Order: sequence, then structure tokens, then C-alpha cells
Amino acid sequence: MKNILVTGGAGFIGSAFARYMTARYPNYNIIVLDKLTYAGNVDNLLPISDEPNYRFERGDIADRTAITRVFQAHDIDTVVNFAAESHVDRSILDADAFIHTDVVGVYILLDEAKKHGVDRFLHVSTDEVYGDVHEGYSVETDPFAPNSPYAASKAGGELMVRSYHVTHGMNTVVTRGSNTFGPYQYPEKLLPFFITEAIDDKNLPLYGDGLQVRDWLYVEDHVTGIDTALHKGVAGEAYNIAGEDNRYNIEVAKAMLALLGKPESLLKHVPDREGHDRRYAMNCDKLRALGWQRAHSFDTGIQLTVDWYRQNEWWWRKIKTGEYLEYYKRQYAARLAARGAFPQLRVGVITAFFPSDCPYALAGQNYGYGCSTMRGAII
Ligand code: NAD
Ligand code: TDX
Repeated sequence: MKNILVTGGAGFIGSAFARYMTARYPNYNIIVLDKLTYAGNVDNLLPISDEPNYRFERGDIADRTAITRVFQAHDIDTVVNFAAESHVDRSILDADAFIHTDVVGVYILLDEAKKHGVDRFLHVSTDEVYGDVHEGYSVETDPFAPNSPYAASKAGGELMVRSYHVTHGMNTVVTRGSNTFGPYQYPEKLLPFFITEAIDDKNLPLYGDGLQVRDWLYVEDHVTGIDTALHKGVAGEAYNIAGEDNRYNIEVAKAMLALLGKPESLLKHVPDREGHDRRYAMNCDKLRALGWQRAHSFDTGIQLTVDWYRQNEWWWRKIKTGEYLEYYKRQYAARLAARGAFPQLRVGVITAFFPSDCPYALAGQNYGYGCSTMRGAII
């Protein structure tokens, strides 16, 4: 392992991996290839721009000519693929780019890697391929049941990776990470979106009842998990990387608001995401057996994350213009207009229920309907 191609390395997790790898392995050359979509940002790579073992190439993983040239120019022997369209809500609005990159792009990258004879191909996947996990914890042999176009595109790409291992004997490894958070995350995902909006005292649109569960993984732990799988993973295998810190969305939002010193009244329950998975949860004993363990809990990670966004307004304020504002309008304007404040008694269709044991229903609020088994409902 010497010349490592990090595709999608200008994004959130890919750039954290590039920053970590250049410092951790001075003998490796880290070549970042990125299309620089709306989510790709060369600012994320500024901390390593002068490192002698780092190079940047702009390109699309679905562009065979560009990929061949980069493989040859840098004599690539290892690929770590982060490149993806990664936001569930955007995949609901329009899935074209998801199929282009997460399925076709992965296939072309794999095919070129095979032709070039790379020694190792690590593909970064997600817990979302398992779908909604009502109880228990997903293990690597569980069947796929993706529910959003994003999750389905990631499952499709992953299956191509599997086929190149089984059919062509390629040395592949897959990682499936859980919800990742930390510095340099594009402010469309829950935490950076809510933190940057809350700093400006804006309303925070919480989908449905806010009782969806996600497993929160600090970005540096995701990166060390990938490093472990890259160096120690068995060819053809997949490894879950879990934060093992399962939280309700509303709990995450309230923890963030407390750290910022902002009121919980900023939270507005809005109509739910279509096809919204209720819970993700993974077991990561398989990766732990290779020697990995997380260094951060949700509590330490969220403090670092909130501090970073507070101290780096130069990074996110320039993102929240232009295309970002167009997206914000498409995604949130109608939702927020439908609910100017926390729901009062309204006439309409019930979209979510608070169970009687829900710890987050607010005392004294009128939730519209109640019965012996429900404390309230969002209408
Ligand atoms: P991101 O959206 O921040 O970054 C994606 C990067 O890929 C961007 O820099 C973008 O410009 C680049 N890209 C997109 N299409 C490309 C193409 N066709 N060719 C080359 N580059 C292209 O995403 P992220 O959150 O850093 O996620 C990275 C990977 O990790 C993705 O594969 C994602 O599915 C996976 N993942 C993310 C999470 C999470 O919580 N963020 C969790 C588990 C897995
Ligand atoms: O405005 C919002 N309001 C809200 O309630 C947003 C953006 C999100 N949410 C909810 C939806 C989810 O239950 O918060 C939760 C987290 O949402 P996202 O940040 O969009 O992440 P999620 O859909 O869980 O997917 C993430 O984890 C798996 C990443 O975006 C994926 O790339 C990764 O594969």
C-alpha cells in the first residue's frame, strides 16, 4: 500500500480521512479525487494543502477517461471510495445523481481498478442498507432492506463491489458506518443544519414526532474504523462501524441547544420525511475484533462539534447562499409554513403520535387528540 486514491475526499468524511491519513502515514501518498459537487469543498482540505504526500485531482468517478488517467498518473495501488450523493432528503426530491454516482460511478471505479490491478478496494457504505431496524442490532450478514432512494443506491453500489470480489477475485472491503457528525459536515444534515440555524435563532424543523433513533458516530472514529478495515479487514468482508450511542432526534437537538444556550422553543415539529426510517442500530463486534474502538462518546463529540461551528463561521456562512438557499426553500418552506409553531388543535390528517410514555410531549400543550393509549398526536 503506497499510492491511495481517496475518491470523494473533499466531502465531510472523506476529507477527515485524507487529513488523518497524510499525518498518520507519511510514507503513503494520498491522492484525493473529487467532482466537487455542491457538497465537495476544497476548504475541507486546506489543513493539508501543503503536505508533500497529498495531491488533489478534480474528476467524476463515473468518467472512465478521467479515472484511467488518474490511476496511471499516480500509479494507484489502493482505492478508498467515499464519493457519493449522501443526503436522503435530496434523493427524495430527485434521485438521478444518486444513480449516477452511487451505482454507475461505483461500477466504473471498480472496473477501472480491476483493469489497473489495484491491491485493495475499500468501499464506504452505510447502516441505511439494512433499512428500518425496529429492535435489536444489525449484523453484517443481515439482509438488505433499503427504504430511501439514497439507501437503495448505496445498496446497489455495495452489491457491485461484492460481485467484483466474488466474480473477479478483487480484494475488496466494505464498511457500513452509522450517522456521522463533527467538523466540516455540510449544513444540510441534521446536526450541522440545526447548529448553524440555531446560532442565527432560526426555527429548527424536526420531522414528525422527533422520536426516530439514530446511532451517532464521531467523524474521527468513523475514520479510524475505515483505517482499521483497510489494513486488517478480510477480503470480501463487510464491517459495521457503529457509534453505539443511540439517541432520539429530539434528544440530539435538545443537547445541541443546551450547549449553545438557545431555547427549545426553536424546535418546530413539521410534516415527516417520506419513507422515514424509524430506527438504525448496528452491532460492531466484528470490527472491534480487529482492534478498533471509538475514542468519543456522543456527549464529547457534540461538544467538539458545537464548538467548531461556533468558531468557524467563515466555513459555513459562505455555503449557506445560492444553491443552498434554493434547496432550503424546496425542502422546508412548505413544511415550516404548515406549522408556524408547535402544533395546536388543528383539523387535518394525523401524521405522528406521541405514545403515552413519550418523555418529550410537553406538559400543558394541546396536541389535538388524546385517548387512553396516546398522549397526543401531530396533525
Ligand atoms: P458528502 O456529501 O459530505 O461528500 C461526498 C463527496 O463526494 C463530495 O465531496 C462530493 O463532491 C463527492 N462526489 C459526489 N459525486 C461524485 C462523483 N461522481 N465523483 C467524484 N466525487 C463525487 O458525504 P459524506 O457524509 O462525507 O459521506 C461520505 C461517504 O460516507 C458516502 O459514501 C456516504 O454514503 C457514506 N456515509 C456517510 C454517513 C454520514 O452520516 N454522513 C454515514 C455512513 C456512511
Ligand atoms: O431537517 C431535518 N429534520 C429532521 O428531523 C433533517 C435534515 C433531519 N431530520 C431527521 C431525519 C433523521 O431521522 O434527523 C435524522 C438525521 O437526518 P440526516 O442528518 O438527514 O441523516 P440520515 O437520514 O439519518 O442519514 C445519515 O446517516 C446515514 C447520512 O445523511 C447518510 O449519508 C448516512 O448514510
